[in-house]
Amino acid sequence: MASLQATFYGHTYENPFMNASGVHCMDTAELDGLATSAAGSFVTKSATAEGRDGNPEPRYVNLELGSINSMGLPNLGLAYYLEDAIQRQTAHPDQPFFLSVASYKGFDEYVANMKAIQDSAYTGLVELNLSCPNVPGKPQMAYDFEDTEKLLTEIFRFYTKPFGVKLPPYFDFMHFDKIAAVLNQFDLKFVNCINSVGNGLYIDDETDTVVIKPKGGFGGIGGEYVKPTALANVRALRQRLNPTIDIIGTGGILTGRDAYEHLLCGASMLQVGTQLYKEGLGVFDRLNSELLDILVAKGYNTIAEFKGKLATLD
Ligand code: RRO
Repeated sequence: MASLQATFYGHTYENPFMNASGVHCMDTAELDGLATSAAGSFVTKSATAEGRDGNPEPRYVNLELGSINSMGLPNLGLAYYLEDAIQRQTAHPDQPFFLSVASYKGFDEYVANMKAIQDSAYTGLVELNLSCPNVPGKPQMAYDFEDTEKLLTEIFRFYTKPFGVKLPPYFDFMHFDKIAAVLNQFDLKFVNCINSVGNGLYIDDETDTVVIKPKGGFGGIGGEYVKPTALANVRALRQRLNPTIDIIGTGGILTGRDAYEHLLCGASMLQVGTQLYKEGLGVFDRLNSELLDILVAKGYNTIAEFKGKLATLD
């Protein structure tokens, strides 16, 4: 009997699928929907210290081949997600999930947010978002290798609970080498590749205008457009990171085949953003059945039999 079970940081999930942070995870009701769906786990909306309304609308648009967004970190504030997480962890200790945390103001807020989590009763996994592309006037933390190293050094001075980082896409082998060298210095539990491809521009062919309001129309691109970039980042970081650091693959997962390709590149868990937004929670039933069909057709019983085993032509 083929199984989609996915082992990640000591827990075996029924399957590797999750939402990507930002989609269907703004409040307790949406998180409950994920928790009772066919997803193996889930992650909360990236939280900032204070709640935020985010950027002006329209700020998310579905495109034929994906999506563009400049949400601007709308969220209910870290205290809300932390309280929800503690309740969930207490009620369902056997169903671990991920708490996503970000920063609107930069370095000091990242540190303060991690201190707040350290000082709380929440002991589960945290996804530290170093790659929000949509804060006007603020670069993405993970594109500054020195600041990323400084930030992780500072956090590891006091933080003792398990966490990983959400990365933006990189596009050059030198950058894969540099970010891996930074991350390998730390006891990170996972790396999530990739956040949306930052600052794309989509033009409506009837109105000749941009389609989202913030930042003159520039926004993060997700969906089919980004799968090759996502696969490259999963693969390149799997080849460079310590084996103790797991990889979450995110970007362009629409079908079981896309999921299978992320796993071949070395991902252990899989996040779905744009396609979840387009299709709703039913996407997880479909992806599970499509991925299971692929395992059966190829004669695999477990994901471990092919994970990371992408063949090359040399
Ligand atoms: O809220 C957003 O604008 C947002 C975030 Br924090 C992120 O990490 N990635 C993204 O595409 N949008």
